[in-house]
Amino acid sequence: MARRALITGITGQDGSYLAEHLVSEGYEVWGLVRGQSNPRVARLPKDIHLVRGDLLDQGSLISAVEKVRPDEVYNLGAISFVPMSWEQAELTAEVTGMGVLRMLEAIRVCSSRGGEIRFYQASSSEMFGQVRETPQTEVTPFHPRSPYGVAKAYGHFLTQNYRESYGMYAVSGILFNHESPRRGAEFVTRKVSLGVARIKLGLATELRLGNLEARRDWGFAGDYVRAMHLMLQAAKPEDYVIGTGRTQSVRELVEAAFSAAGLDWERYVIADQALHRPAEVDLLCADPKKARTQLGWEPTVPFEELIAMMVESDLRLLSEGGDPQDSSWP
Ligand code: NDP
Ligand code: GDR
Repeated sequence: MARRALITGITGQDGSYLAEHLVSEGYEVWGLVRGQSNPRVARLPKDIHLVRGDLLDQGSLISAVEKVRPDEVYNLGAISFVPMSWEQAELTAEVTGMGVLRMLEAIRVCSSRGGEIRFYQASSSEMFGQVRETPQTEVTPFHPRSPYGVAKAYGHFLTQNYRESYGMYAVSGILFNHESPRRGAEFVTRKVSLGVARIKLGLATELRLGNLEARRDWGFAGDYVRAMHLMLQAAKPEDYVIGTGRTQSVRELVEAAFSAAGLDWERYVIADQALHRPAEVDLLCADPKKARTQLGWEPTVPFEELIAMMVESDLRLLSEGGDPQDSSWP
């Protein structure tokens, strides 16, 4: 019989790639979807099964786990845009933090009736925040700088606690920034690739950005979902850092994206103080040695190739009159 996986956040960037990867591995894939008529459900592939539920609603998660009887649960659902976490801090705590508790409880209750359910939590390099050492490993201390980072740290420690308290196979992947042509339009890589495409096609004349000096370790989302799956196949449940080990500034990202379209970024980019965050994460850089040696995981898409792929995809999308929010997945 095919193994069954339940994915929360299936309508997001990572959910879409993970669903495709698990289908290719022979899984029966179920996605938890919320809302009455969520427009993002329409772009999911036809071979995905859907179950209704919301990370804010404990009963709905128990019902979903009871109905699907999954072998593996991937908890990717979250309020994931960092600036929104200052505007809606309580909602972020409820979805991104307490949502983890509710899903772990649903698994604990349902698996007490027999059968192991393995759990993956989408932890984040945002938990490192104001870093005390670089590169960051599985044992680097956390100092989150946003309500989002704080909520993720809660989910991270809770996942460890359920592993230690109940002997559950529950792990966290501490994933650094990962991007793709399916990235939400508000995140900086996609904002830049869409901005470049609009300027190139004569649809815009400038691109307004915030802090150009922040540094991130950017990789390709398609590579990172393979790591999520590998973590749940390991003999022992453990947490892993997933990133490339390279770091670039937002300024370098902008240079790479504009030059991929043959444009000089300095003519178009406006650095806007109003887009700076109340507290910034200045520098992130992963040390993914543990994942490489224990899981055999390697990233395959270098930064410059990733950015060029996103610019090319957005040029194609916009020149065909597509809408970055509503179109089917590139
Ligand atoms: P997205 O923002 O693209 O997707 C978020 C998903 O969460 C959407 O499917 C959304 O569904 C769902 N969601 C929001 N609220 C709820 C709720 N109340 N109940 C159930 N589902 C909900 O995120 P990504 O795909 O980029 O990231 C996936 C996960 O990985 C997130 O938890 C993120 O915080 C984490 N992460 C991401 C990294 C990255 O660089 N991409 C790095 C490290 C961690 P809907 O369609 O209903 O809105
Ligand atoms: P991040 O990603 O906050 O790291 O969280 P984002 O792309 O939003 O920001 C990265 C860096 O770019 C700077 N920046 C801007 N960011 C945005 N969004 N828009 C701008 O105009 C802009 N100008 C400069 C930011 O200040 C920041 O330093 C992402 C999310 O996917 C999280 O869910 C995930 O956990 C982390 O990555 C790892």
